[in-house]
Amino acid sequence: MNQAEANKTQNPDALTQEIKTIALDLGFHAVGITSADPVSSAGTHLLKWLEAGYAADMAYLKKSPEIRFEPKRRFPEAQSVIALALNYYQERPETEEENPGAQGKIATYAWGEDYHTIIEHKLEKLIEAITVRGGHCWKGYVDHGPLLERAFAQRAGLGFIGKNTNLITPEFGSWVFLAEVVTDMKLIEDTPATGQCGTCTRCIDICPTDALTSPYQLDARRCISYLTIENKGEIPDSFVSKMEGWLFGCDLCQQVCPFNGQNKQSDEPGFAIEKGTGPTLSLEALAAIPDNASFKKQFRGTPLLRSKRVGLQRNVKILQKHNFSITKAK
Ligand code: B12
Ligand code: SF4
Ligand code: SF4
Repeated sequence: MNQAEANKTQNPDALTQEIKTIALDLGFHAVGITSADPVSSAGTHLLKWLEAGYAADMAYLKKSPEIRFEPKRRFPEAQSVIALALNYYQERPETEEENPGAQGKIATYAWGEDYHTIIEHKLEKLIEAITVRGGHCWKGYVDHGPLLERAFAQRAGLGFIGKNTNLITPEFGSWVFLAEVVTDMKLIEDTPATGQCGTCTRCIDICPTDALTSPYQLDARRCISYLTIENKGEIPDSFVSKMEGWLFGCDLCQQVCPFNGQNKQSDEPGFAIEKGTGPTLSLEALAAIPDNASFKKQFRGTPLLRSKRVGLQRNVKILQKHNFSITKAK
């Protein structure tokens, strides 16, 4: 019997523990297991959400939405989903004198290196470890993949979904990225998370563009995060005066959340602000970037590449026009 065959006969409890330990050793901050069965109520919500037009122009979300809540449609032999979370929270620097003049705000998730690269590397290592133990993994997901990541993470016990639609963990609040591995290993499932927002509505109240149309419902067409990053067209006039200084992404509905008070600094070196743009960028300097090659060179390896030069400079113009820039990060 080779090592993989020997491991396949291992007691599932011990195997589950071993895989969780490996994930934590790789630097993930939380790990939970759920089955690969559909997350049906989240699926119903997704279909209604798409029908309402809330996905804006994100065409990829509309393509075969069923596989997002039912991974077995793609991988019939799938048994378990290993759900992972990585804390990205960074303390905001006290002074930002090195960035004088009018500034635009960057959402915290984008201050350092691109999280996709950091997490994909960890996922590869985890998949390798599972393969050695006789398991087959079809896919490591982080963000791009067709999976309702928050719903699987909630069922795997990582945290609950708040009214701002984010997954909120007990230890790091919602300042976490999510990732998953789908495998044919039958692992021991965790208990789904059961937290709740209670009567709080702070995120809904603070949202400047009323993108949270009701609890747990986000209309991406109104969300500053969508408008500044994913949106390829112009930002509709009705929103341009409401951007509140956000140049790339938006954190408002997370900043006000009472579950986000612990502010635990991430120990992932790639998220350190020196590794990327940090919290603000000079609008004047951005407006002066002459061409795509210079833009790519300046932002290589950071999430800001996503909006492309044309998108970022569109945002700059709006902030300059409406004088919503800041001279010092708040
Ligand atoms: C498209 C997308 C966006 C869109 C739409 C966001 C949205 N809320 O749907 C835009 C561009 C606006 C966006 C913004 C952001 N995003 Co985004 N985004 C995604 C992506 C690629 C798909 C999300 C999706 O499928 N949306 C469709 C809706 C219907 O699904 P959902 O919100 O994920 O899940 C819902 C169902 O499960 C539902 N549900 C389940 N059961 C039930 C039952 C009932 C009755 C109801 C009503 C609902 C319900 O509750 C969930 C919340 O609505 C995911 C990655 C992924 N593949 O999942 C990342 C992801 C959700 N984004 C992420 C992040 C970090 C952000 C931002 C914080 C970035 C920023 N600072 O600017 C913001 C947060 C804005 C916000 N309040 O959500 C993280 C979230 C981590 C976390 N802790 O939750 C993810 C998981 C990426 C990752 N791998 O880490 N994002
Ligand atoms: S990210 Fe900003 S614009 Fe989007 S829902 Fe949250 S507060 Fe509103
Ligand atoms: S701000 Fe309040 S309502 Fe919104 S997600 Fe946090 S606890 Fe829930």
